[in-house]
Amino acid sequence: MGAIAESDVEFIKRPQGQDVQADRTLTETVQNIIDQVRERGDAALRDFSAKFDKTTPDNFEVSEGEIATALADLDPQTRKDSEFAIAQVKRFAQAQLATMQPLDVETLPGVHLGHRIIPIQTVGCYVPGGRYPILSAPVMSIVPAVVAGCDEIIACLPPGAHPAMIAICHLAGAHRIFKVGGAQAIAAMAWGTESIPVVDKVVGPGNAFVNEAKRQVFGKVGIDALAGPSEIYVIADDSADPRILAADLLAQAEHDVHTRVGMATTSPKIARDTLAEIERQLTNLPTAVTAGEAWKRQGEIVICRDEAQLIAWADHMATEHLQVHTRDPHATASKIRNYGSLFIGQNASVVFSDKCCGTNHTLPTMAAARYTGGLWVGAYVKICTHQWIDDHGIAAVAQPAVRQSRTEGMQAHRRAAEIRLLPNSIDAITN
Ligand code: HSO
Ligand code: ZN
Repeated sequence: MGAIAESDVEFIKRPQGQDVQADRTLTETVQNIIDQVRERGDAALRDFSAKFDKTTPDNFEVSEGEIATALADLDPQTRKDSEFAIAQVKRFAQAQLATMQPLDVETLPGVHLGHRIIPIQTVGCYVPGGRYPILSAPVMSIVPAVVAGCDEIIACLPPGAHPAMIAICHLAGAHRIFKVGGAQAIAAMAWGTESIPVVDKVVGPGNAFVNEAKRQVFGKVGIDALAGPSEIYVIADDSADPRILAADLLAQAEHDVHTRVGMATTSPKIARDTLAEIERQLTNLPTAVTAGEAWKRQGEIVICRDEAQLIAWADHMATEHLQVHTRDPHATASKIRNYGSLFIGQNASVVFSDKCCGTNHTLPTMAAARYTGGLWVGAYVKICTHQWIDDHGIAAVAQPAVRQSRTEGMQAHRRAAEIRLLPNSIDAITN
């Protein structure tokens, strides 16, 4: 599919420009937080907790007693619904893990190559605070780690988080839970403090500080992806239902005023009707202050000439969530390549993946879907290669390695290859 430009489509509603706040001090502020945590450990965590969270927990680690209380206080239906979500995410993660197979193959006579799938030993799951206590958030980062077989799974959440979040971290399978939030939590998991163990990989979304901290600790630890504000895009033809389109767009718009919400359609009528329907639904939506502002700022409606252009536009947007509302949504969907997760047909609302259908809701934003999918069980394992080479194999690979090493001037490499050909005569190969 060829490249598409904004001038190729007609905007019925345009976003008010890029509004991701460019906070020039963010990098320095976060750098300072990380440095402090590295140098002063728990003492720095206490200071940052007092400053940013306005509270300082006596112990950062959530005790067994606190977990028991959180579980006892959890509304029974909420518990059942969370257990349902956990079971579905687990089921899908298990099925995905089953597709990852160890490999052993003889690529040349005597040259045996392979890989194993090895769980990452220790992972740290960051569970965000934010506008809503999103009960599925810990499920999405913790359950795939459990399925992958990670030895130690810790969860960090802001001290002000709703106690239900603690209960769900536990139900999802976290081995240890800590009340530490923000950039300081990421720093603590990357470098360790007296209370917080060092992990091998930090996963999970968070605010701009958390994101920047993940960017800065990358290398010391692994990270999943850098998460920006949520996004939804819908592509639709004239078979779509504007009431459903409006409901799905507003669902994601209520996340935050920065949420990016858009639709491309081949039908000017559907575009107009959806626009009107959004305004109508906003009149009695309890979260309209946020959703309406997000729609006003970032809302976008585009008219495309035909389905080919819809598909090109969807690939150009490379959005976190892409809903396909066309007559033959499977046919349309099969032609698209850039999306975090694809929602095929009218019934597949993003909201089901957000909460409980089993796919992971932690997905690439800001067009990162051009190069990555979302969080999944594969993010918690390493695919590590191995090789063994018998005498036939030596005959095949040693001479090319000797010659290349000589050409490169890498004499020790040349010898290491040559000694396999002449194992009893190290002295004969010294030149
Ligand atoms: N849409 C969010 C996840 C979510 N929304 C959970 C509601 N609950 C990011 O993919
Ligand atoms: Zn959502």
